[in-house]
Amino acid sequence: MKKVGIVMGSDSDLPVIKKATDVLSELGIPFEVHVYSAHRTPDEAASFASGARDAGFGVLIAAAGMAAHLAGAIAARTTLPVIGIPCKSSVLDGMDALLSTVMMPSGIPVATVAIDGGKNAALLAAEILAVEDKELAAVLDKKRSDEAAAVLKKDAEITDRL
Ligand code: RP5
Repeated sequence: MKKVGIVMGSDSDLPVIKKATDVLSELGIPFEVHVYSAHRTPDEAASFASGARDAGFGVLIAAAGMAAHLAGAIAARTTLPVIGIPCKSSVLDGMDALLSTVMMPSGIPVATVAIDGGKNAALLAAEILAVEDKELAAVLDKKRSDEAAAVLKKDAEITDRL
């Protein structure tokens, strides 16, 4: 199976990344995590993105806060799918990172998830890999139906209680 490459702009983004790595671990998907910044270590971020396909990655996740250019800078250097996570790390409550990540100019796509959306970033990465992997697709289908069953159980409990 192809690996998921995860890059965060700072180690202060780690709590958001942990939500993603927890999901990938649960699904048995291999991943690699790095701290590369679009601003502080632009050469390392660019070189990781340029070499990612040859290094065995199938999809990349990039998480950053504030003036969050990381996902776009990564996407500029590869045609692998790039998922951006805007991180809530400033006085603007993550709106700065959301707009910086989502408003990509035409031609360089970044699939942006919610502010601090580490879990959905991992699930989307898994769904991309599952396009060519029936076993992984079955695991994702089961996870989705297990979660639906858990919601229906809560529905029944609340209906009984109130
Ligand atoms: C961004 O600036 C990082 O992704 C982080 O979310 C934010 C703050 O970084 P630190 O000052 O905590 O290293 O580049």
